[in-house]
Amino acid sequence: MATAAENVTSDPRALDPMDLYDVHSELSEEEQLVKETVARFVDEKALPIIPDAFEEGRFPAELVSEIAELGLLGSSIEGYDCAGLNSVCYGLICQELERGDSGLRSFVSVQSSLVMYPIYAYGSEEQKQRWLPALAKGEAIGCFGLTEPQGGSDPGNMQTRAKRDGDDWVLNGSKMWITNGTIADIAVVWAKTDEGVQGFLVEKGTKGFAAPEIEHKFSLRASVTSSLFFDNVRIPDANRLPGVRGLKGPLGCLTQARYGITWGAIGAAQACLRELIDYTGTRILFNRPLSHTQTVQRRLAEMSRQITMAQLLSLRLGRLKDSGRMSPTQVSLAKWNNVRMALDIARDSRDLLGGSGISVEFCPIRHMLNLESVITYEGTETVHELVIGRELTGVNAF
Ligand code: TGC
Ligand code: FAD
Repeated sequence: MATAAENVTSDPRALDPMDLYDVHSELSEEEQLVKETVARFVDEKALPIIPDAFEEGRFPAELVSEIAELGLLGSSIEGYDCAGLNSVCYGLICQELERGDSGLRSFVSVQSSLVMYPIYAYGSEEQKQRWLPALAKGEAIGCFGLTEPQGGSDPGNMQTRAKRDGDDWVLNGSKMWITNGTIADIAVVWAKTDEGVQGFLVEKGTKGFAAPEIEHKFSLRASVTSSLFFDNVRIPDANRLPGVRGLKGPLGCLTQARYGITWGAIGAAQACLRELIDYTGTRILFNRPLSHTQTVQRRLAEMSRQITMAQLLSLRLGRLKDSGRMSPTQVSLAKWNNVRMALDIARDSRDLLGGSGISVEFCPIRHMLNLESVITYEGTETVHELVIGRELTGVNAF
């Protein structure tokens, strides 16, 4: 125990290399339990199969039932068979899943923040009863269609249209780069109407709706990415989300998902650093372990510095969110910072592994390739920089 005068721990080496500032002790018992439970699932069930799934370009669907049993789908929602956990718990879930693979975190982000959240926040009671329990149990899978081929950064320019026809709506247009699209039972689709942008629940198998998979990806290979096509798709008014109109509907969902990604990126970076500490400790070059050289220690220290700052940022963001004080601009700053941090660490880790770094047997190249998507989706780095620039100057420079 440190004396009041010293106020320092007696053994400075007792620090956790993945958590130098002991963020863990800032977590409640419930938050610690959630983190440890998801970490165990990732170590025991996900990591043994993820490298092969990535190489094969296959989403490991066999993990979905256990992800659901652990209460990781729609974990922040109260009722409807959901776990009702706080936002820090959701962040920790994302962190641990992305320590495994961004594809796993993507699956949970989309299902929770982009499908269950809009149904919960904007849906009718009938829509909530019908979909939320099934989505929570993993019995139904959802996707979120906002991005279109002509430019995802500017969703206000969407071309997909829904026209009223009696008690129905008729949907025409297309969406691109949609996570889970091909395997989804329900698509939350955003379309322009005469009364502004609105959200529609489009069920798998509806006439005129197709969701082919996008092949030949070098990133997020353990995740399904699809196009969505709507050719005179007829949808009953009961499948329209009645609670929101305008771009703030989909953008409000993005705020939820981006928040989770700020934590997820930390997990990917931690996985790389963990691998590097082990590797450089045993790799003998010029008669000494690589980790005994100053430049390697400086590179590891830089990774640790960046991860520590990201951890503190996300925890603060989570506490702001749980107290109802988080703003979308704060989320933009953390999404930009943390994903950039993780991508830089993954690229540097790949380099420090030398030739081994190009093998799927070591996680950095997989995380590096995945993070190239993560830095693009949910708002590119430039989009988030411009959100902050707009906040600082009051000028919209998009
Ligand atoms: P702008 O005028 O700024 O806003 C329109 C209305 O929306 C409100 N708003 C937000 N509300 C909640 N959260 C946010 N983050 C919000 N940002 C804006 C705003 O207050 C306004 O409301 P109102 O009531 O005044 O109408 O709109 P803009 O057209 O100028 O666009 C701003 C910009 C560029 C920031 C926005 O278009 C944007 O974020 N673009 C990036 C699009 C994007 O991130 N797409 C992601 C698609 S989904 C995805 O990538 C899933 S990946 C999933 C995975 O696998 O993990
Ligand atoms: P563009 O918008 O065409 O951007 C191209 C470049 O221009 C970028 O570098 C961008 O930063 C830059 N740029 C844009 N505007 C400006 C400006 N004003 N000034 C300077 N530079 C600018 N979307 C969904 O709706 N649902 C999903 O589930 C989903 N999943 C995805 C999964 C994957 C694997 C990927 C890769 C994408 C996914 N997306 C999804 C789409 C994603 O959100 C978009 O790719 C992203 O928003 C960028 O849009 P874009 O690809 O059309 O690029």
